[in-house]
This record gives sequence, C-alpha cells and structure tokens, in this order.
Amino acid sequence: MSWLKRKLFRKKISVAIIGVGNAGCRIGDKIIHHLRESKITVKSLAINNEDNFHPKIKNYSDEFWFGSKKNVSSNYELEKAMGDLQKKEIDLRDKLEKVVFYKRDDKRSDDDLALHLIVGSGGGTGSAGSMIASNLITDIVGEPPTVIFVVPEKNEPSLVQYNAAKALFHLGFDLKGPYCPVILFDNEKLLNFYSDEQIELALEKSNEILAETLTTTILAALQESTHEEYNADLNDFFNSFTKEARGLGVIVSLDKEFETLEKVQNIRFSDLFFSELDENSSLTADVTRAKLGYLTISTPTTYQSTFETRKIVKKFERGDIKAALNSIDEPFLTIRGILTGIHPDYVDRFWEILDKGRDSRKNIIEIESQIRESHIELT
Ligand SMILES: Nc1nc2c(ncn2[C@@H]2O[C@H](COP(=O)(O)OP(=O)(O)OP(=O)(O)O)[C@@H](O)[C@H]2O)c(=O)[nH]1
Ligand SMILES: [Mg+2]
Repeated sequence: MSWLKRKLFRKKISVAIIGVGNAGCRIGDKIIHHLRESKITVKSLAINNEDNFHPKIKNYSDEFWFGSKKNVSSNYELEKAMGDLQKKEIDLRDKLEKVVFYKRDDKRSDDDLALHLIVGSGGGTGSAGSMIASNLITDIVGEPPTVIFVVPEKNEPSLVQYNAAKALFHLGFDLKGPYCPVILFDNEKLLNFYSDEQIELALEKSNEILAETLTTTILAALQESTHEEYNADLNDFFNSFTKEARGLGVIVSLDKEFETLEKVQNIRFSDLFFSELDENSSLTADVTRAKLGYLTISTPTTYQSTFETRKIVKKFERGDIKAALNSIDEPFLTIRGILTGIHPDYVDRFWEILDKGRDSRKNIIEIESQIRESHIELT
C-alpha cells in the first residue's frame, strides 16, 4: 500500500463513481473502497443489466439495474444495450442527478472541487452505458465527466474491440459527443502481471491495481507543495480533466524505495522516469504529446530535484504540464501523473482497436452479402 494512503490531507475533494457493466462496476467498487479509506467524500452508482456479480459488489450507495433476471448481459451487443438503456433513460437521468455533486446553474466557489468519474469497458453494457451516462451527465452538470475506460486485450473478440472503438470515438471525438477526457487502462498491461493466474483471480488483482493507481494519483494531487517553482495545486489537477483535455489520457505511476536518503537524493529521476515510463503507464503512448497534465513528484528534495523536475516538464514540448514537487523525509521517490488530451495519432493501441473493430465490420458485411447471394433450393 502506498504511503500516500496513510497521509492526512487538508484540502478536500469529492468524487462521484459511476460504474457501468461488469468490469466497470467491479473496478468502481474497489475505487470507492480505496477513496473512502482515505477519507474522501464519495457518491456512487452502479449501472448494469442485472446484479450478477461474483463476488458481490458491496460499496455502491445506489444502483440501476435496467435488464431482467433472464437477461443478465447484452453479450457484447452494444446496440442491444443501447436500446434497452434508452428505453429507461428518464429513470437513469433521475439516478444520475442524485449522484453528481452540482448542477449546471449552481453557484460554486473555486474550492468546491468534484470529479465525476465513469468506469466502463468494451462490453456491450460498458460501452453503451458509458456513452449514455456521459451524455446525460454533461447535460446535467454542464461539463463532461471523465471516463476511465478499460481497453480490451489484443486477442479478445472483435466485437469487444468494435464496441471499444465506437465508445472511444463518441466519448472523445464525435462532434456531437460530450468531449470527455478518457483515461485508458490497457488490459494487455494489467493482466500481463498475472498471466500465470486463473482468469478470475487475474482480473481481481488487476482491478485492485487499477483502483489503487487511480486513487493514489488523486491523493498525490491533494498534497500541499511549498516549492517555489513547482507548486501546482488542486485546481491545476482539475484542469487536466476539463473539456480542453478531451481525447486520450494516461496515468503514470512510479514508486521507488531506496536504502538511504542520500541515495534517493542523488538519483537522476528524470532519466529514470522516461526509461521506465512504458512500464509505469496505464497504456503505451507517446505521452510527451499530452496537451494537459499534472505531475506530483514526492521525494526528499535538494537543488537537484528542481533541476530533474524541470527536465521532465521540458520534455512535454507542446503541452501545459503542471508539476508539484513535495519534499518528504523518507527514502522514497513517488511520481503520480495524469496526462490528458493526447491525440490518437500518438496512441498505437487506439488504431489497433479501430482496425480490429473495422475488420469485424468487414467480416459481418461479407457474411451479409454471402447470405444474400446464397441460393436456397426450394423443393
Ligand atoms: N480489468 C478488467 N477487465 C474486465 C473485467 N471483467 C471484464 N473485463 C473486460 O471487459 C470487457 C468485457 O466487458 P464486460 O464488463 O464483461 O461486459 P459488460 O460491460 O458487462 O457488457 P455486456 O456485454 O452487456 O455483458 C472485456 O474487454 C473484458 O476483458 C474485470 O473485472 N477487470
Ligand atoms: Mg455484463
């Protein structure tokens, strides 16, 4: 467990977690648990066809089951989930109005900070539900929510890839869409750690990593930095989640422990950060192309840490990346970052998903035309 979770914070933040579909609800359940453990105000809503979870999800304050006992899944049929949800959109809107922390025209102070997070995946429910819930929240709140989206592994069914491609396009890039920042977590990476485990256990453990990474990133932003040059604050963190950050986003998280304070003080952490970036990011991408972002670096600081932080920030040539440098008394180096507004051109996995989605459409079209052309002999 990260030391960040044991810290007490003076600043405050509220978070709404809306889990959609099996993966989204399960992961959301863990995020809620971690946030509460860190004394963060959380409101939450689980959205799924049915309550068919093993083990049961238990941390949500409200739920919206839109299917029936017979119909526990759309079986990756995005259009079906979309249709079922649209029929109950008014009820869903009611639930969402209760889970958000403010409405479009509410008067709010600058310190009234709340994140609305939707968690979904490439399942039929996860994809359709993320799209519908994002549109509704954008309408209710006046700003798009942030979507945490689990990217399917490379060898998963093409239908899942197709759903993911459709959802990602709508959420971030569709002119008629909500313009959400979308934070991607790649199952390819998450599950790689546990490739020897049984799938149920591997999923459970990867959900734990995802939830902990996201929570500690939020907690890192809650620290107060007194550094004279790198003292970004919570408002800067929030800017990384605005409409301007629409597009793809990645979380980076690096934890190193050293034997002595001296050792950590002498480390060139900018080199370390970039050489281990791929290993420590939620999805492989050229993150230096991020438009917005926020980095918290916690380490025993010396004049060298300022220099190293400057080297990191400089690499983000075109982006407005804010950094907070926090001095700690323990021999740790902890970096947490959220990098958003990355154009898909710098995310190969995005095109892989799109290609697979398109190929699956091609196959369907081929099958369709074969069916049309096939001759049925009538006797
Ligand atoms: N990381 C992670 N991924 C999961 C988990 N469960 C499913 N997935 C992935 O999520 C995608 C499938 O989504 P599901 O959550 O099963 O589907 P759904 O959203 O419930 O939608 P339906 O198709 O209607 O059942 C695939 O890419 C799975 O690999 C989980 O617990 N953790
Ligand atoms: Mg399901």
